[in-house]
Amino acid sequence: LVAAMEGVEETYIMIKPDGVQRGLVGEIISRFEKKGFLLKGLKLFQCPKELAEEHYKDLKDKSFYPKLIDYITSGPVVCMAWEGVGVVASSRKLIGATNPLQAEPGTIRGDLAVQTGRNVVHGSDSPENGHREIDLWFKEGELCHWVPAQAPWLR
Ligand code: RTP
Repeated sequence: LVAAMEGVEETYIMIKPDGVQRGLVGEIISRFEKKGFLLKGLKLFQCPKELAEEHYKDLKDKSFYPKLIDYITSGPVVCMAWEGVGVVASSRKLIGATNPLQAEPGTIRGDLAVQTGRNVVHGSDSPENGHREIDLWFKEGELCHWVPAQAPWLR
């Protein structure tokens, strides 16, 4: 079973409202799919203020926090749970630096964004936060624990 393999983690990836508004949903999902990670949960969702505040509670003393809450709740987001070996750190690499102007070309933010406050995507920063955020954004019935029917040498 994939879930029993050593080093398998899960991460919460979210396409922020600017990514949805700009029509980047397919492009962004595609990068995680092509990398070879396993999609366990996916939904379009209008985030209530209370959930945004819980998700970003560690940032509540930052000057940009009120703007961040307004941004995340400004329109629908795409919530995703992805599974794989090393998926947490690898996803952060695929996403690129928080400031898109410092993100390397080839990363999602490096290719698709300009402003830190409009950086199109979120990814959990640790396996612990991956679990915490998937629990926060998904109900258990919304997740699929599945094994792809593919030749094992593909992953
Ligand atoms: P994320 O959680 O979205 O993956 O982002 P991150 O770890 O790369 O960055 P973090 O420091 O946790 O900040 C979370 C989000 O807050 C917004 N932000 N705005 N100076 C600013 O205006 C500022 N700094 C951060 C960004 O949307 C960032 O992704």
